[in-house]
Amino acid sequence: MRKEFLDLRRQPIANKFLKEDEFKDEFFFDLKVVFDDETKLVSLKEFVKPELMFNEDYAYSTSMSYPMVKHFELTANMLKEEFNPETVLEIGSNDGPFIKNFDTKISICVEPCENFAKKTTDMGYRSYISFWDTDVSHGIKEIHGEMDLVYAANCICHIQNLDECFAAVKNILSENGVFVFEDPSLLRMLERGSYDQIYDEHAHIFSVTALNNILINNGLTIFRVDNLSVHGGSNRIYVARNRPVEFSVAENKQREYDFGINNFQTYEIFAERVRKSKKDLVELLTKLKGEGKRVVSIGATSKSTTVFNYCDIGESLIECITDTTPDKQGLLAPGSHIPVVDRESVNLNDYDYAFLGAWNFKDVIANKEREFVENGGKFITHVPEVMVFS
Ligand code: DWN
Repeated sequence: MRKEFLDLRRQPIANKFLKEDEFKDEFFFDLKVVFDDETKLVSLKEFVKPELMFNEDYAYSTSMSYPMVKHFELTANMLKEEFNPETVLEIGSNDGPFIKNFDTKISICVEPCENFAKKTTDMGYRSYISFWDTDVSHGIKEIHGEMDLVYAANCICHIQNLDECFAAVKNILSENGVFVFEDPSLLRMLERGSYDQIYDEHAHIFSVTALNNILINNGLTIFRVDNLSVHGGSNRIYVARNRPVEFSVAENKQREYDFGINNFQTYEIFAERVRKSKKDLVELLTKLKGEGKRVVSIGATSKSTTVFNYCDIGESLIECITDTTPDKQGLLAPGSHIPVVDRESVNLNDYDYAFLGAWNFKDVIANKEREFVENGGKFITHVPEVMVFS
């Protein structure tokens, strides 16, 4: 049975940055979160139609975050070294920071956003513009054969029908092939109070426990789990038909069990923490406004869409958002309609406070913006709780 535990209110498409004349047609939905006490899976109560989120206008480009490009290069090299795949398929290849580390002759991309599929095509990769499902899997297998490595980063948690997704993977995976995917960790979200991992695209927030339950039902086994620091805490899950299961699987499941991820009460406590976070953030920003302080935000993230819309934060509390992505600049943030600007067009020293919309890059940003701090600027974050630091 699925039980609701959190209501993050009316939310827009998290990555649909828009122009003023598009406000009247802006799509909103109720962002509510449920826990399934059978599989232990945490999911959105209401899914958004995939085509509304992932299309030729999709704005999140992985290569705009340098630390992620490095992360995918290291990941690709590690997988090549250990598994030596002769054929590679990436599901949700975005603008190619992972696949570009593999030979074009052995690699296939599947990507529903045409803008990004065009990029990997231009890089020489056979790229299918499509969502991942059993039809696509059968079609690719017929043309290119079975795959030794199927990889997906921050994509499997976007797929609403997990049984179909895993059946499609199983169909194309070679006998000794490995399926490796990484997504934000439910445990880390619960520990850090980072409720902004929840938005339209994240149909599910995965625990190892829930994934294990669902994969077993689909004839696949998790044989290893790596805990990663990226995206505020992620898990890299290694799956095969039949490989010896390593200690990291039981270790992660035990840690999740000890935290209480199988108990509904854990989620009720989390929801209470989220409500407090909202209250604290709104109080802080309102107080700063009353004192005549100026606040900017850094990183027009999907996560900040959740925060700003849940907390009703608009231009009167945060004047603008800087972002390195050209496709977001000059547009208005989803729902909150706060202007998104190029970092280079803003003198951060004109502001007193900078909210970390991209708190997952806290160290990188704090390092880049040393001058802001030297001039008396302070950062605001809401993770793990609302606080000011410099
Ligand atoms: O799954 C998803 C994850 C992986 O990425 C997606 N569904 C969408 C996206 O989520 P996000 O938007 O919350 O991701 P990031 O990686 O936290 O976004 C960082 C944003 O901040 C980018 O737009 C780039 C920008 N940025 C910046 O302005 N200055 C990033 C860095 C490192 C910087 O210094």
